[in-house]
Amino acid sequence: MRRMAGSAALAFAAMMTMAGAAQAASTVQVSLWDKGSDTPMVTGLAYGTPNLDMSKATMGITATPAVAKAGKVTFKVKNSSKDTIHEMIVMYRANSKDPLPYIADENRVDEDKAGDKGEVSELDPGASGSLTVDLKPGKYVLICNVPGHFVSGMWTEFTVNP
Ligand SMILES: [Cu+2]
Repeated sequence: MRRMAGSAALAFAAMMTMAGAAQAASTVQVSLWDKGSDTPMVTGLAYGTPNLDMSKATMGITATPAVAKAGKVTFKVKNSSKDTIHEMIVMYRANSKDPLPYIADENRVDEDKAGDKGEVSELDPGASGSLTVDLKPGKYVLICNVPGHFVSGMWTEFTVNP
């Protein structure tokens, strides 16, 4: 009887620890990658374009995991490129089907109109940075907004659950 009470108390303590961990900030590992500056960039791969074949992309963003609970989310961002500056911007999508507003003559997303929630800007090759933001449930896109990179496939979808 005592033993059972003891192990039940331990199990309860373990559950409380897990509940505590679930409320702490979620951490997402983000890799900004490319196939090298000597690889010709493939464009036409903007988020929201119908019938995308992302396997053609010569650069991209990988988020692990690509989902988090609402609240504080920490993005640990690494520029895995050998020779190109990249960055990561968190964009909230009010309507996840809409394309991101684009400034064609600057070849980049209009950050002010696109739902910018924060960024780790312009990391040198091999450099790392971190961003913690308070995110509400919904659909997000992580993008790199160095000119030309977004349409070359440098984005990934990210979901925040309630
Ligand atoms: Cu980039």
